[in-house]
Amino acid sequence: MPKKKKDPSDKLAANGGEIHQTAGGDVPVLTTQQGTPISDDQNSLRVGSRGPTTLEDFHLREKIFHFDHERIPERVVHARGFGAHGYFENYESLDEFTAADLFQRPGEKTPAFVRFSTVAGNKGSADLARDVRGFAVKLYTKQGNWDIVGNNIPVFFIQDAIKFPDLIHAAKQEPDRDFPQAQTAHDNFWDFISLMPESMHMIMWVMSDRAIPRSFRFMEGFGVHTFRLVNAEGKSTFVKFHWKPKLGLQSVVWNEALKINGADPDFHRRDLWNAIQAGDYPEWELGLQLFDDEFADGFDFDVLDATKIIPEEDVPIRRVGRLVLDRCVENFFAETEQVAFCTNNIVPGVDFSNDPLLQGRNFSYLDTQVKRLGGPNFTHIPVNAPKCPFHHFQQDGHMAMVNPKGRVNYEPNSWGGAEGGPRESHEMGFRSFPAEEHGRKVRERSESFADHYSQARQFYISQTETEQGHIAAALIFELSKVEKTAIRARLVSHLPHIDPKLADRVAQGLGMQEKITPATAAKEPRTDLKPSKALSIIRNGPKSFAGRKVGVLVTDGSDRKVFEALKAAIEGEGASVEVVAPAVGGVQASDGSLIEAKEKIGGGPSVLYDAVAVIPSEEGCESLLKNAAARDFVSDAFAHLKFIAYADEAMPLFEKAGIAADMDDGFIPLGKGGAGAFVAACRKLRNWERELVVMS
Ligand code: HDE
Repeated sequence: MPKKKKDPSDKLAANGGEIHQTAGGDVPVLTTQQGTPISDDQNSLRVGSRGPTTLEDFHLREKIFHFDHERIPERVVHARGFGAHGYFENYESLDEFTAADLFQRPGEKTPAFVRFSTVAGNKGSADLARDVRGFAVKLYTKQGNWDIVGNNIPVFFIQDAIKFPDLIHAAKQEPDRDFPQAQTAHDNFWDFISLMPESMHMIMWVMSDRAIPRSFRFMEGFGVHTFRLVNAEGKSTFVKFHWKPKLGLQSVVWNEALKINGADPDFHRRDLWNAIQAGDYPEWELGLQLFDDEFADGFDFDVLDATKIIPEEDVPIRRVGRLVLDRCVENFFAETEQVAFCTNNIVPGVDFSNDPLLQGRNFSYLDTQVKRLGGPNFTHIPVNAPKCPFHHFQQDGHMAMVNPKGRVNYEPNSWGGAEGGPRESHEMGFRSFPAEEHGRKVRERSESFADHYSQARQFYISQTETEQGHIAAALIFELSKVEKTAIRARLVSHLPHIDPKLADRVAQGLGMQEKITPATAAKEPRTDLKPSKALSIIRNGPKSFAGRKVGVLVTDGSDRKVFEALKAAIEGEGASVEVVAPAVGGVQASDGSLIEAKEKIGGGPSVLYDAVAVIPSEEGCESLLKNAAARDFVSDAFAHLKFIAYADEAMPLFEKAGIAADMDDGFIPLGKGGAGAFVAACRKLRNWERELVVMS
């Protein structure tokens, strides 16, 4: 047979033998799973054209049977997620701290798979839920798979894994009614939280804009727990893992999040997909906070307590490599849905700490994969399989693909040589750090975990005024959805320990009638912790508009030159342009040429863009005045504090939408040099000063 050009169906051939060819030889023949060629995939086999269907129709039965079994249980948490492939590139040898193979050689690349997720919502929920984002990284190292299963928030709600089922039950839909979906704005969540003061630090983060990121590309990741690095001499150093986005931090505003969920529930996954497809590969640097026992013993809080951070000012972050995502999945189910992250997947040179949350997770993830993926052989699925050699005597079970070869399947054995199979290695094998442990067997929480408010306060006072306002607004929004006033009051009673003004603001926003009685604190909160600049999103913005997107509203007759100058300036910054027009077919520009559109106005509302430009012709603007979606385009852009570039012809539209170009410096005229000025302004991402006008 002549050699065929490689096509995706070669994979089928690889699995099931040769592909049946049509007469033309270039299209594979449809077959059953058993490889039997199919002659008719349109009609089931029946007795006479109007008669009963036969049981004998094996093709019909196989096809429907397989379809019936297409779903696997979605993840009980983090069900909604999106993944991509890439690599981790190590900057320098870290042999001083760790024997982990991937950190030994500068420039070494380790393949990686990353899955981002929301936590509370079901698999089909919208991307912009107010929620923590999962940031799970699988590193296929030469000494086994290492999973850093982290979040975009560096602390967690609870201190002990035994409370996790309660937390998640309370956060997800209420069990009798199965709503609300993907929202914590309901009684059960806040009831539980109000009874768990240890969650207050996390609550500050979740009520902040961290919980509504602009996209996965603009958020940080954290390993959360303290881990250990162990070097070749067996010396241990504590470590916390951080992922720092190259494009800086960015979030949306809450009203925008609500609207994005309607306009594009896939906003985050689409963003990641599009960026990678366009070759604009998302990138994060891996940062390590390294510290020893002495620091841990002297630190104000317990480093085993996952409700606490170590401020970057106390232990600076050392950037040791970069994570680049450069390949989309070929099949969502095979890769993103079936990927199985396990905190217990670590490699020689890395070890656990005694964080009780981490210890519980180390049981949960392996257990959950068996349920979701149907058996103990989920490591045989390509996305989960190590990319380094592996040999063991584990065998059989559902869907076993790589049973050990040969006669010997036990150890020790006396077969010797290759026939005897793999042997343990004292030199390169994983060894647990021999930490000394002693104590009574107790169900007890350490006194050193008792401070629940001091770092919540530290987080709050580290925010800009704008961000503090957002935290208060988020609390008011969420608690306003709580029906029981006693729950609202109980939650508010924690806030004076964080910031009395925040407490008053929330109480006022809720129209609370009763006086706030501060909750009893297990330990007197401290007020001497210094603000940490690293905790604010606005203070860690990108100073560049690269990677962002501008929505440009055009009509027939739009000035081609203005459009081109704008496009060039935006693209010159590394940002992109999407044209929004009255019809998706595009518009005829002033010079008669076609400007192609990406969206029809109603389908491309301004919430989908980081900034907008409005450059209609005079007549074009006339017709926009009658278009509600066009009015929303500009009024929402204004309300969401976006920079707005405009041609003078757009003025009537602004007026109709109740705004005016002289309202603030966020409006940039596209006269001479206007495009450059617009892009320069956009580097600030939002015109935060406008919020005072919008809020009032
Ligand atoms: Fe998870 N978590 N978790 N979690 N978690 C799961 O594992 C669990 C926690 C995190 O994209 C589950 O494969 C327990 C903290 C991410 O596939 C499950 C506790 C952090 C993902 C599970 C925690 C996380 C999960 C569900 C309390 C941040 C998604 C499906 C001790 C450091 C991974 C699955 C992906 C998923 C258990 C707390 C992050 C049930 C018991 C803290 C990113 O095993």
